[in-house]
Amino acid sequence: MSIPESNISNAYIFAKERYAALGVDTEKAIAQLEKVAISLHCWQGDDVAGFENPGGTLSGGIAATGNYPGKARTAVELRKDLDLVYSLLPGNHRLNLHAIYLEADHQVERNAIEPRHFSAWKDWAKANNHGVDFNPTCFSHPRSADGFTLSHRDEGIRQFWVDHCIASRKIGEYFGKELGTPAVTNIWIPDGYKDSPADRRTPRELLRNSLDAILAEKIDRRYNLDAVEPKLFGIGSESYVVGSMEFYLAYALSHKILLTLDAGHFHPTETIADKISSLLMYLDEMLLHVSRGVRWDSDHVVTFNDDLQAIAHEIVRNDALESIHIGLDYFDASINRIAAWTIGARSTMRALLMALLEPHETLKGYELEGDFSSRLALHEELKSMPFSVVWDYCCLQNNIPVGMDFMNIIKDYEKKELSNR
Ligand code: RNT
Ligand code: ZN
Repeated sequence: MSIPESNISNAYIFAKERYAALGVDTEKAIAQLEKVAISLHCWQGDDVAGFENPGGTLSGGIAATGNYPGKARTAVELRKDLDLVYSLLPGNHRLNLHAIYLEADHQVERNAIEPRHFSAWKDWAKANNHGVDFNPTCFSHPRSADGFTLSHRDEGIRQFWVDHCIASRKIGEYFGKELGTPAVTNIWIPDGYKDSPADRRTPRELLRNSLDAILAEKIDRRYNLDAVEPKLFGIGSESYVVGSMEFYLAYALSHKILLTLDAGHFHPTETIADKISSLLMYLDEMLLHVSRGVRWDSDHVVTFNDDLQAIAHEIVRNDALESIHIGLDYFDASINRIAAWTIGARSTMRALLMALLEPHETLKGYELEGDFSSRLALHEELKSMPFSVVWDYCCLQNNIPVGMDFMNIIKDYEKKELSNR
């Protein structure tokens, strides 16, 4: 049963006072949260299949497990599903699109994709006020079958992927121009070896040369921002990944592009929250792939856990809601895919709200005075402050379902729409 609106408003009056006593303005936090645009990853809707080649299989060291019924089979279905997800989130959000989500009446090679293959996405994004981000798809393709793309020893194959990445950046530029907000075009490649390589250097030189060739095509930063995404290991690249953190960090710094941090791309106990303040000292902007690895880079649905809270707190404490582009990256095919999208996005927003409700100045004051007992005490207090009441109120204000109500809407959609697929 839904929670009566008056209960939410009354609880909010109490929560507002509790926060005010700590010097925190809940109205301001809500207003800040409403401005955050999360880039929803199109690939949660169809298990990273795309529309290039019906029946194509996912490869490149990433895998979606599960066969929950009702996945989107066409771009029209995917947009319909996304519309529902956006309607369950306060604020205006972005879409993160992969190149294989193109729409064409015949097979288009990856190096031949053009803005016109994305015009329906553009029209939809414009009509619904979504910014769009973009990704070349350097996996699930015969030319990436041996696990190498931009760092391939074969010049022809390398050039093919260079051309695909240049074409992708031009599509990013197109979205940026059309929608009035720059696209972040993020390059992730699967390149690496299952077993110990003899030569770790040559593929990295080749990757550097390929990236240089890709970026040689100048595109105005008002329309497109380039990002590169490192990784420690993948399925089939356990021993060596060409595009490692050190490689791409050095590349991003020296070429003034963005670095992408994916929460699942490090050692299983290593978290990305602590990296943010260091990197922001030298990088103007970054992209995050908010994900959840369970024992490995498993891309589970993001949940409201310590890692997510730590990431959100670091974004807010560093005043980086503008300079850090927040994207989600997970794919769970074992549950309702729309629920997966919505749960992860709502949890991310809730974590950001919790961070926005932190009395940061007070905590910094304790730290400066050396009063670490008070710092610890307040950190602990904050964990059980009524931020969820502020979240409920924010949903109510934005006409977004409160509490579990969003699941009723998703269940209804499952019955009416997904079950017919
Ligand atoms: C893979 C990377 C990459 C992909 C998407 C689909 O390990 O995280 O971001 O998940 O491009
Ligand atoms: Zn990622």
